[in-house]
Amino acid sequence: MSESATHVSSGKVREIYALDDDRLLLVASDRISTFDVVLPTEIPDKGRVLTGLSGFWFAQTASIVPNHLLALGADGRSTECRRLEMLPIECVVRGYLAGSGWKDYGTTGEVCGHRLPPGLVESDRLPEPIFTPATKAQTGHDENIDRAAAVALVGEERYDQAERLTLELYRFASERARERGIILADTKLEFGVDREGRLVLADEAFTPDSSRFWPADAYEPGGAQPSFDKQFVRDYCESLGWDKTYPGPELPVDVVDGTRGRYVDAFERLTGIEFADYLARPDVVLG
Ligand code: PZK
Repeated sequence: MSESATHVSSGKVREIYALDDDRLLLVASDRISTFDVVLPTEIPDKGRVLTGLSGFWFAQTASIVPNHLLALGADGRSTECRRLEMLPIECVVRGYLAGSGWKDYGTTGEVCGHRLPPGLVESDRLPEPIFTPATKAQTGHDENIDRAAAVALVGEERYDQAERLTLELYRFASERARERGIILADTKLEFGVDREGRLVLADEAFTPDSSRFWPADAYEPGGAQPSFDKQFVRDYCESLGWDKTYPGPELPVDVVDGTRGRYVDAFERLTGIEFADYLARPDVVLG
């Protein structure tokens, strides 16, 4: 890493450092969380898979929207990026009914003010993808909000721009993923504003940590779907009867290896690039 980077913030599994006034370094660790708890065992190369996937999607979507990526680190797990003024909302798009969307639908028949058809079952595909913004909670869970609440936070013009771009980016990535056997059920994007006032895609994009990836060949609406990446970890944790509070359990080597294989498989399917080639030369994902 760079000589004089100062640590500015920590996510559950990532860190941000300031390089100078205009540039940040995002570093993705190999830590994994399940049921909202970071486990004591790491998944080797997970951070590299997520960094490579984000870089790939930033390059692939640059004609749709500018992004914050300046360079990928030679270590494969760090991203040098432009420092932006981040929007105070999470830009979530859902193509399928899962997680808090499924919960809200069951309670109200709506998700973030979108009235949905009656009779949908868990994990159903929606008639069309919906934009479902959320607040950024400092602690605890993000809260789904409707258009009016989001407009109050970012203004109408920014809201409409973020909604349009989020839906267009989701259409692009979910089509490519579906062709490669992965359903992108939903995803969370983050935008910032640059000095010229332009909206810029930031953070990570279309990774398994920011999206629900489902194996298409196992898709069966009417219940929760297996996770493409974390299912072995969840199944193992469930088998222990762990109460899902800190601290989480250590993972056995077969669960670690199987999970690493799933992350690498997702990377290779989505990018069409061998993961070993990425490790040798991270810039391969930039095309
Ligand atoms: C920024 N986060 C979330 C990400 C963490 C926390 N380009 C940018 N400019 C200014 N701020 C951010 C970004 C980006 N991306 C993103 N917080 C601030 C986050 C990674 C690790 F701990």
